[in-house]
Amino acid sequence: MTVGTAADRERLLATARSVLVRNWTGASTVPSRQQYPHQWGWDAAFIAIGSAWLSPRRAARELQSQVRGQWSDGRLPHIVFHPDVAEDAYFPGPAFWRSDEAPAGPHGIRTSGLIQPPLQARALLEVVRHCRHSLAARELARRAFPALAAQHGYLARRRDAGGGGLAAIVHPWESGLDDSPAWDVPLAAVQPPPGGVAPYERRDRRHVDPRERPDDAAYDRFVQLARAYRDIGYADDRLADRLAFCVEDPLFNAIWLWSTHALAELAPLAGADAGPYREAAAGIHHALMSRLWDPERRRFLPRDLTTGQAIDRYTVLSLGPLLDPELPSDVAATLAADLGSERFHGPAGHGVASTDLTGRDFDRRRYWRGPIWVNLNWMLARGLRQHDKVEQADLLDATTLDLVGAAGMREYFDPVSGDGRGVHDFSWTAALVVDILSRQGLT
Ligand code: 9WN
Repeated sequence: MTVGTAADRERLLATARSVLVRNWTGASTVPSRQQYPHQWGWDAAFIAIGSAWLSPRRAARELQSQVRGQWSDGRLPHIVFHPDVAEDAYFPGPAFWRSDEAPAGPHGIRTSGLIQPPLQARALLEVVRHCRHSLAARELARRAFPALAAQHGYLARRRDAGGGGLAAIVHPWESGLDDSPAWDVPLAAVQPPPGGVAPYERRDRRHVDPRERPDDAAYDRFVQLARAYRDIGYADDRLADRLAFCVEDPLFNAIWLWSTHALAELAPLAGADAGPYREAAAGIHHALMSRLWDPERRRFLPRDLTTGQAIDRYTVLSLGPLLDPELPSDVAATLAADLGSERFHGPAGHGVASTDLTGRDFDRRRYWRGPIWVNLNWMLARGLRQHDKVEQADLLDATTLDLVGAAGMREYFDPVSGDGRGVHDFSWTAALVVDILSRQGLT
């Protein structure tokens, strides 16, 4: 279905709203009732951005629930577990992560020990803008700002494993794009322990076709890496020496930068000085350009800190720096041109694929190895707008609505056929559809 008429758009909005209502647990929103029955880090940010159009109060609550899982070192964990959900509802569950035994782990709540792209400050800014009374906005900013400032402090102090001003990730789950081909090379270097990876039971293929999920070889390494980080108490010193996976990711860092600009905007409302956040943003921008931009290939590439080498795989991660408002205009133009090309758009015009469609790694069905994801489309459209590529951004938003209009609130979409993949009733798809429709003036 093309989402052309006002009635189509009303219907889509109503469906999106009902997904968010059904996935709301009273204090936060699960990405999916069956597959992901807890709260995830960057999901919470996307969900808050969409929910803010429907209820700023609920969106604020979403972010506050995130912050309840914060560690004493400032990290915001990638999963905050719901205490009333059974251990075996999701693997790896709280018993695997053992956050309660970690020196910096939070009290009274169980979480994972990994992080995810730090989009929360950007989400807070968007939620604050929805508060109709300046007093409510100020109050929300004042309450949430210190936690998000601490989260950014953690990234700058504890995750700059390369020493060049970017944050490193130590697990593919931290990128949010778990089995992206960008991680194949660093993952291949992860050696299984003598005797093999200790047995575990995957629970992610009960509700989703296994061909749409990461394969077993990737999963073994995910589990092994997570155990290794847990077993050093989630300590962050000498990361590139102690952990087998340690990477600088252009999308993760672009999101960090985008959120740092948000903190600079929020600071005056929260009674803080914006200066340090402006300086931090300038530093991340400089580091992105000097460490991850490859001027010969004319693309951003992740850097493997265990070898010092750039990872030469072309995926959507490379387009993430469109979120940097200071990106030189010729660089932004190159990224925008690639984004609109047959590398990232299928024959029927669907984009943005998560992996270069013309490359050998592309898999139209499997998770982050090819499918289109609404959160990426949404961020890239925001990035395009920042660089005045308004028509291209509008087109991208329109294709997102068409995809969801035809296939439903799915987790991801086949870039060749447009078919829905992964779980149904996926929260960030619904939330970002609400945001796109609302910005276009529906509500
Ligand atoms: C592992 C919740 C999360 C998203 C990630 C997505 C997927 C988890 C999984 O689901 O990851 O964190 O079990 O596959 O890759 O981006 O945040 O929606």
